[in-house]
Amino acid sequence: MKIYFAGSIRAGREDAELYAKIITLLQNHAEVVTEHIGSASLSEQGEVEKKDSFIRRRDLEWLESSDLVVAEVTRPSLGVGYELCYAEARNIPVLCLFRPGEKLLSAIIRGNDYFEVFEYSTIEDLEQFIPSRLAP
Ligand code: 6K6
Repeated sequence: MKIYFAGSIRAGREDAELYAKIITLLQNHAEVVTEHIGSASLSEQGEVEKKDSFIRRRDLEWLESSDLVVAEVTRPSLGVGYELCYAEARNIPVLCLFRPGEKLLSAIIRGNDYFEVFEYSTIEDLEQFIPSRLAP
């Protein structure tokens, strides 16, 4: 199984460490094609040596080749929102991970039954949930 993990880049890298932990959990069950999203060396500048048009084309090809999109949606990101819509249009299942607290999740996401939303607080919650959700 291939998973496309989506998380904020230019909308802020404050959760990058959390993304890396989630990616590690997902890798116990699948190939994660976007491992770089959790990289501490990927700043808000992104992959500065690559053109935006290259990144967009490459990422959407990866997304189209994936069986599941897992998105950490607590930090709102235009890019992640676009990827969620792109996945829905291509019938690729989407699992959104959201930490309730400071912000409310967009009604456009929460109000769409296509998107499975899992609310959690800590990485321990995901250590429980991800294996049960992804087990064959
Ligand atoms: C390149 C040069 C400067 O900044 C960049 C951005 N680099 C990116 N590299 C890989 N994936 C990206 C990049 N920018 C956005 N994405 C995709 O959009 C990722 O798959 C993320 O899930 C999502 C993040 O969108 P923003 O709007 O938070 O950047």
